Amino acid sequence: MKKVLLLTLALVMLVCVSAASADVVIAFSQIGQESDWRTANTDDLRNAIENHEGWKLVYDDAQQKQENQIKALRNFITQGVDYILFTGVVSTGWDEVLKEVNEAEIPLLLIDRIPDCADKIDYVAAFGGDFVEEGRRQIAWAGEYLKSIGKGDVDVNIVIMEGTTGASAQTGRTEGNLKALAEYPHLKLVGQQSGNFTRAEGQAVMESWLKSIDKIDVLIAQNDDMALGAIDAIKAAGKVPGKDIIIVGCDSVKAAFDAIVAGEMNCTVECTPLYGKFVVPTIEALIRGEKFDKTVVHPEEGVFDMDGGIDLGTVKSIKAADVIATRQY
Ligand code: GYE
Repeated sequence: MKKVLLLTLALVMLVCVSAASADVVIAFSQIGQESDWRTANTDDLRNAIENHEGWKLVYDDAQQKQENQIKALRNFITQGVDYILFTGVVSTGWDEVLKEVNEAEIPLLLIDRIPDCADKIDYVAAFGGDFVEEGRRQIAWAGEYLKSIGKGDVDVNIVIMEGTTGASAQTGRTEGNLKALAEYPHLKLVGQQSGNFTRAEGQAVMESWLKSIDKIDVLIAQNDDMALGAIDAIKAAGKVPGKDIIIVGCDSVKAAFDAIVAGEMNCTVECTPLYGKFVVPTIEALIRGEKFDKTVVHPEEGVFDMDGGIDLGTVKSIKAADVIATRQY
């Protein structure tokens, strides 16, 4: 009898110990690998989760395809993961699958590109860039910079290279770009096309613009990768990037800082990919049973350029060379 009791006790203890040490499984549906921003975002979240004691990451790269993301989310449900991190390649078409996530009662954390249906679904926390404000800052920087060099009253031809069509980072930045253009009537929009957030497509679009548009004074690229691709096209056409054509990017990746310090790019509006420092404490708090408001938190972000000091209302630009050594991505 005593033996049976001891054995039962040992068994109960074993079950308890293994339950206590079971991993917390966090699944992450990532969009793809289109840009330096995306690489930094993946690495940051990967390190933050994988280096956390007792946490396990299930990672899926959707290669820019919405159907792959939908498949990944359904797999996460079948696997019974504990938390889901999600960013959507485009902003629409997620209602059904995210409702399934809700029905499975898996806490959902939205990061980066927040889907349009966010109001209609449950999520436990959300962190993403303020894309409309980023787009506004890009145009305001160009307009204010031109004023600062005495060209505020001169008509200037501007082209807008957009990100992946239908991505919230594209729709938001385009909205911000176009709204701000109305404040600067001397900036004349002469081209507007998608470069799909990649270096190669940025280069190709710039090449075709340089052939078809007589005079381009300013390039607004909705991410740095496209700006860097465009710089190659501008050089190949025998023009000087950063001088003949003013170039404003977005993200503030290392390669853009290098280009600004080298004098080949003028400005980059920051959009941070470093969400690990938000996601980790949030999941820790959720595990403790804390709850958060249903709001999208925007990280604080800067604007970096060749000389600094351009006043954009909400921020003043910072000279890139002064802070390049402190940059993390
Ligand atoms: O700006 C771009 C990336 O969604 C904020 O996606 C992100 C954007 C970023 O490919 O470089």
